[in-house]
Amino acid sequence: MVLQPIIELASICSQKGVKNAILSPGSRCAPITLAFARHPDIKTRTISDERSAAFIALGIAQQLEQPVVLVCTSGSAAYNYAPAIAEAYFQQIPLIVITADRPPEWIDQWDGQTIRQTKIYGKHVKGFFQFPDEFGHADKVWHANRIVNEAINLANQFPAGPVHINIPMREPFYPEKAESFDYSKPVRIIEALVTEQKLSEESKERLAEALSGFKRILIVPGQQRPDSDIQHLLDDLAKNGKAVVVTDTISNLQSDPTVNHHDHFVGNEHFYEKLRPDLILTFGKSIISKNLKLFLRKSKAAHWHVQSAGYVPDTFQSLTRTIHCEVRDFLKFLNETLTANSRFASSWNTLENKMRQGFPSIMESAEFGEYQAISICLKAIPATSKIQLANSMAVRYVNFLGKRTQEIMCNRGTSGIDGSSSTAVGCAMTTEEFVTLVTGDMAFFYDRNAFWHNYPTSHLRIILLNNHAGGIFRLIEGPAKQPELEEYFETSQKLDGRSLANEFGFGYHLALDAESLNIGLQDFYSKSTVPKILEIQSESPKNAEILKWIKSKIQERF
Ligand SMILES: Cc1ncc(C[n+]2csc(CCOP(=O)(O)OP(=O)(O)O)c2C)c(N)n1
Repeated sequence: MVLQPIIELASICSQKGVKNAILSPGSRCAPITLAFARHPDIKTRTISDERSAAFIALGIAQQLEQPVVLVCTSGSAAYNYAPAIAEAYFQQIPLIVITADRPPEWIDQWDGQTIRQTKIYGKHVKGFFQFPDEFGHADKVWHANRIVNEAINLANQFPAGPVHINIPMREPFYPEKAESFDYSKPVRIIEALVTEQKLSEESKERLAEALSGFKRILIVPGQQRPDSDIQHLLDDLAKNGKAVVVTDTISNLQSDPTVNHHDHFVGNEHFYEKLRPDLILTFGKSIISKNLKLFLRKSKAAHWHVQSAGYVPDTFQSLTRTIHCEVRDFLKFLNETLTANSRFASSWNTLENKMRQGFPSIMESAEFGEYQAISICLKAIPATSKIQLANSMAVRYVNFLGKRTQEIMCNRGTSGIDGSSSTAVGCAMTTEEFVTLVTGDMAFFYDRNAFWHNYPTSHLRIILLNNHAGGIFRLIEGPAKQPELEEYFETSQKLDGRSLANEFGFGYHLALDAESLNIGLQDFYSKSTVPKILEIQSESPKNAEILKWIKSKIQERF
């Protein structure tokens, strides 16, 4: 018989807004699996590889901005969730991780599939909750209910993130044939009401006074979902010269009035004095551009970060103020308060415009390699497609290439190469629009179990940049100079996308040059019954040469 608190676990999740659960097979978790699988309002899917399952859940939660439940059995299954849990923690994505466990007395008794699951995810979950292992007393039932409510509230509370509920299970695991699950029994729901945090008049006055001491204000939004209100407020600040707004691709806030090509010129010593800010204003999560990070650290400008609550990192080593309110509210206040500094704005805009005018012709005259290939592909990706970028060069190239209108996602919480494809598959499970994954070969073959499931994702498009190596290591100075580069850093590999496409029944096209790439792109986005792979093969040493050549041409223009 499946215990009522396990059935109510699914009921509480549903009533608190969970609509999706990813389940991985096992016996000890069978009652939990069945409680979710039979729930009428929760969409369940089964994914056998727990590492991939957790990244798929992350991809769904990232899109829907709702917690997704994960359920797995005891033992190493639980450990395989860890990479995605760490990513979710730093990307602030809510996951309700439920692991089945042995009853406590059977831990460390050489019983099968048993490890020490208490607090197994350490500091990478917002909370750990141990479910009761028996329900003989009414307080145990009360405690189970309270745990589930609290876990979901905590996962949703800003900054959102993963929580872990560990459930000791005793046999029997499977219900009798005629047993039905009663989801209609009322369950107690503890609601968490969140109100907007507005700036008070008093704090506005204090901030206005502090702001009057700064003349060169740079706004640098970090990773976040697209937000048209924030976009308009930033555009107004930039258009009126009240602040310079510098946007990386993962900010999803790039526009004509904002600076999008900064990576190409902020590292140039000649411009340092002209571009140097005296105040950096940030919100959102991390930024990609290393040049921008170094430039901002060097500037020693004061740094204010806006975030409604929670831990604030000191990314530029100059954090002097944290402002705890809604970002929109703060940007409205800036629009009302700041005055223009057209000289500072024009220093940035002159360089940005130079890049916008000169960059396309440099790209066109460059030799064909993965840089040019990405540039060609980006023009062909429909505006409605969501783009999932893998680490590391895929996201960097897209960042170099400037403004994008498609939504950009990338696992920059921990910047791993272990779950980009699964995250893209999760994303594809939430939408009927195209989802385009742009990935290097190492990241792609690492996460090949992303495609090992039975769910339709025919609108998934994969642009595979196969340079048969971890090309990034040839592009950064340290490893590139070592005699061990190929074997121990690039780790050259021979796999290609065709075999994987055959194995999984995907559409496939191989591009070796601009001409075959353009042919492949012609019907890449036509509707199909299966996902499609567009594999672009290139040579890692050649890509390194081309990148160097493009960089030198850009510097010549300055
Ligand atoms: C799980 C994990 N292991 C190792 C790394 C270190 N790492 C960063 S990029 C990279 C190589 C990626 O190669 P590929 O996917 O082919 O992309 P490219 O470098 O060619 O753009 C490695 C191994 C990582 N980020 N994550």
